[in-house]
Amino acid sequence: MSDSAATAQGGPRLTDAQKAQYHERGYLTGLPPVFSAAEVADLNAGFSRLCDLLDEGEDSKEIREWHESSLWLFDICRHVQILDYVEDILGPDFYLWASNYFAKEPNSPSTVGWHQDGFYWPLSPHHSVTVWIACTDSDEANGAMRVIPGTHATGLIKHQRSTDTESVLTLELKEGSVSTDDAVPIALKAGEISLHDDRIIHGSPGNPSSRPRVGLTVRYSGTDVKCDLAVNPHFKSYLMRGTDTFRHNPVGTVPTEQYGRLIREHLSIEEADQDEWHDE
Ligand SMILES: O=C(O)CCC(=O)C(=O)O
Repeated sequence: MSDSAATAQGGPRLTDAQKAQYHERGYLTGLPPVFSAAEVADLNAGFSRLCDLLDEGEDSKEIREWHESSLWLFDICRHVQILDYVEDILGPDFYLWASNYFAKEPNSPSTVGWHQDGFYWPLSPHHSVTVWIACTDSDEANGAMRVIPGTHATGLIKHQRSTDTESVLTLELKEGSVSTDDAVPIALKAGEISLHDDRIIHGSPGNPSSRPRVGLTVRYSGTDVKCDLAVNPHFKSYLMRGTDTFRHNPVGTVPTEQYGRLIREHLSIEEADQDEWHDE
């Protein structure tokens, strides 16, 4: 993966119509595959290597920000084609700060409650994009992520403690607080990606199928975005493109180990007291 990431060049850029679609709807799909079949095999083999580093009782949702400890994962996050698309959305100056897996085994009841990332994250202003990388096919039958188009533009809604015991999140939108009639499933083939705004309402149901559904999310923000370190003292930024004239955030160190696990005191920002810092 390191080699292809370092040498890939000259791929497609977002058209004006795709950029307009992203800004109007808050998400974008329909892009050509970023990863070839061989690279998809590597995506899954690498995921498996990272899972092998988990302690007993932990599961893949603990693989959070391991781009700080795994060069293999860091190289995925700095894949040239992905950065080109992110630059087309965020502009020339942006950094990487988060990565985590949303993996659903076959016949998994595990859900992701409806939520807005921007409510969880102690980041300001809202100028962030998530790249959702399909490591397996992801579709309606195996619990694809769903988004509610346009909701990135209607403000943040107060979240509450999750009442769904199967949800991997601890906070979610209150049932009935938002109409999900217009929700759109993001169907992706393995190796494809989608992009979404940090304020769009999204979530996913369980996976009743016999196929796994594995997504890797990678989060990028404009250099104007500042993290409240009182809420997330572990926050590390990695400049991916341009220059950081703001210097708002601590800078991370590029990992040297191919597959190392991140060892630090566990901090789930979902578990922080949201009332102290969410901005709506
Ligand atoms: O993969 C999923 O089902 C949900 C992903 C998600 O919540 C996110 O990207 O923030």
